[in-house]
Formats: sequence, structure tokens, C-alpha cells
Amino acid sequence: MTRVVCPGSFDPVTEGHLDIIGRAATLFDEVIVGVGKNVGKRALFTAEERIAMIRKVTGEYPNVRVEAMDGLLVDFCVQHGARAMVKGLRAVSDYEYELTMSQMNHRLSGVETLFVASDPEYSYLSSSLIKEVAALGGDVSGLVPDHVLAQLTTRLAERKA
Ligand code: COD
Repeated sequence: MTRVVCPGSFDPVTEGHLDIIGRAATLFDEVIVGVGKNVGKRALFTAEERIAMIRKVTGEYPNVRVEAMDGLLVDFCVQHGARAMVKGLRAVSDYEYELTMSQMNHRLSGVETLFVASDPEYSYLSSSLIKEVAALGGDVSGLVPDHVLAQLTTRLAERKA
């Protein structure tokens, strides 16, 4: 049984994330989506909200489960019996950032990082850009699942009020 972790902050989950999770689900026996905190980013949604959003859209994959992740990502991988994590790569900028993290993670634990090249259709997509465009009234439909778009619209309106 090959089990991998797909980690991220997923604030909120985008079609780019879902493409990577879906592709990992076809390659490995089991995929655990680890929903964590990026200390460099202030989250718009709580961990529980992000987990619920991802569970709703990954229900079609029987081998995908979604779990909260606290502390070090490598500890989460070891605790869940995953010897590797799968991450998406959009551009050289992602590579530079991800390379150092993968080296540190390997040094800490021996857990490997496997990179999947993003679908060109989604390579410009990030949760931060989605939030910025949506907050300024831009149309992000089709870039996040419909129920995520609805929650995003509501949360941004609450923040404005
Ligand atoms: N197409 C393909 N892949 C994508 C796309 C896209 N459009 N958008 C994002 N991705 C990939 C990213 O490259 C990343 O691999 C993954 O999806 C998650 O992205 P985000 O933005 O949701 O998540 P991040 O980068 O904010 O998450 C960072 C973690 C939570 C994984 C990180 O902060 C972490 O490991 N935290 C735990 C603490 C820890 O262990 N720190 C030490 C690290 S060495």
C-alpha cells in the first residue's frame, strides 16, 4: 500500500489544487490531504471550513481523505505512515521555494517530496490571487468549485460589512 500526503493551506482550495490531488489519487493507493497552516499567510477560512470544502469536492475519490495538520508536515507524514508527499509545481518560483523545503523535510525525517507539474490551464492560479481578485469584484468562477465560490463571496462580504 503506497500512501502519500498532499499538503497545503488550501485557503481556499482551487481547481489547481484539485488537479494535483486527483492526479495523485490515480497514482497512489491512498492520498491524505493535510490541511495545515502557512505561518507566512493570514487565513481567510478556519481549518474546519477549509477541510469541509475539500471533503465536499474530493468525495468522488474513495482513496482520498482530508485531515487537519498541526506542527511539522514531516511529523504528520510519519504519524500517518506516508513516506512521501506530493506537491504541485507551477513555475520556477515554486521550484526555488519548494526545493529548500523538500531538502529540509528530507533532512528532518527521510520523507521524500514528489513534484507534479501543474496543468498549464491552472498554472497561474493561487489561493492568494483568487482572494485578491474576488475581493476586488473580479469573476473567479470556474477557478474554484461552485460551493467554494459561494463561501468566498459570503466571507468577503462579511469582511467588508
Ligand atoms: N497548480 C498546481 N499546484 C498548485 C497550484 C496550482 N494552481 N496552486 C497551489 N499548488 C500547490 C503548491 O505548489 C503547493 O505544493 C500545494 O499546492 C499547496 O499550496 P497552498 O498555497 O495551499 O499551500 P502552502 O504553500 O501555503 O502550504 C504550505 C504548507 C502548509 C504545506 C507549509 O507551510 C508547511 O509545510 N507547513 C507545516 C510546517 C512545517 O513543516 N514547516 C517546515 C517546512 S520545511
